[in-house]
Amino acid sequence: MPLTKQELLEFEREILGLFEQAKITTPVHLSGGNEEELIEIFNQIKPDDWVFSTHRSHYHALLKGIQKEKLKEMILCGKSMHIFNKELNFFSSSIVAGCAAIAAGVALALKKKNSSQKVWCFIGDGAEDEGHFYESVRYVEGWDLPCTFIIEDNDRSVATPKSDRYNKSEIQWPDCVKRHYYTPTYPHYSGGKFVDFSKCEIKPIQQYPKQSSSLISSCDELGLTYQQAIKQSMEDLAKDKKTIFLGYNVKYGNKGYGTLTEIPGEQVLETPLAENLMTGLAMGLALEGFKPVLFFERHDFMLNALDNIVNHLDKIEKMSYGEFKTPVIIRATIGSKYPLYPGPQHVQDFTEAFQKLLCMPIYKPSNSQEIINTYNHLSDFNYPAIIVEEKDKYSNI
Ligand SMILES: Cc1ncc(C[n+]2csc(CCOP(=O)(O)OP(=O)(O)O)c2C)c(N)n1
Ligand SMILES: [Mg+2]
Repeated sequence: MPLTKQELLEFEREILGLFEQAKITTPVHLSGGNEEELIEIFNQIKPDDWVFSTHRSHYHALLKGIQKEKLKEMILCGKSMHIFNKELNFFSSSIVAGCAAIAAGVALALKKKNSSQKVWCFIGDGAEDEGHFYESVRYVEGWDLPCTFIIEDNDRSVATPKSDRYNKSEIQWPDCVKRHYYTPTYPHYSGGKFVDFSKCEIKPIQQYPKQSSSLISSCDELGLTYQQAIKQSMEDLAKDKKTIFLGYNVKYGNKGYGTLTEIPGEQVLETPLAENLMTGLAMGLALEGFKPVLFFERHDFMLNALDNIVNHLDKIEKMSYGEFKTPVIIRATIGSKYPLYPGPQHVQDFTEAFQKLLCMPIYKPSNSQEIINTYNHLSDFNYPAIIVEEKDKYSNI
């Protein structure tokens, strides 16, 4: 039986009570004022459709089918902003607009599989301010993907109205974006009643262990060049038809620095020049069973994808307690200095910075044998990993 407006209201009142008694030691973003619109929208959402939610997830979760008691338990454990449920295809992120590209990726996967499932991605009007949202909408619209973005517009980002953000500017989004307006019942949690947390039980903060990346033992060179070894590894990975090589300049131009020339066309996906989007697309494809190999031609440009790499790819498995896995291989090439020196924005090496930032393993094979060993190891991978390449070791470009 679908939940009624009354049940939704009561649930949030109960959570508010628990928060005010300092029983929940995590920020809680209560829903309110949008019950009728959401009930109507969720009437169209099928049980096996995907729902991507936000920091304000309670109503979405309840209406997708998460049981009230189970949700309450999750909220009491501090998961209000991070509700995941694989059985119900329910995914969330507390990064504003953080789900948009991943939702687009799942929709891309569903279209590739000729599935009748759909993707529904909820965002607030604050998320509409983010460039990452624009990339995803443009992709979904352009490729006619089965994904609808729903802007729940309460005219505030925390407390700031739209008029004070982009002045008069209003974007006319394409048809894949729907909007409903509502007046929120509750203020942003930090603007509510003062709660005294001094006597409450502080729960330990979950640590994310770093994975080991030390499996490559140094060994002699094979009779292959560095570049030939990468090319060979890509062709070996491509034997599994679920492998998809994506990025920009993978189908056109130099085709992944000459390493993807023999890969069958249907396994190569050229993306827009939108690094965060392409990382989200890779994650979405992985969530639907594909094995994405994501190509970045320079570390410098990966910085544009750090939201998805750091906040999502590196954390989703742990945040969802293993429910969602996103085994994406990232080829992270360091730009070459020779014979043409392109300047300081094209040759940076962030390997050490990535090692500090990320829990996923990062490999930097230094010769052809190490490359082959690394990719052999990763051929059955079920976790994300970064393989650093050095363009200066390529011989022919
Ligand atoms: C990328 C990012 N920037 C800032 C924040 C902090 N933050 C959390 S909620 C929020 C407001 C979001 O507004 P909106 O998307 O309209 O959602 P609403 O809270 O109104 O439902 C902000 C700025 C964040 N979580 N993520
Ligand atoms: Mg808002």
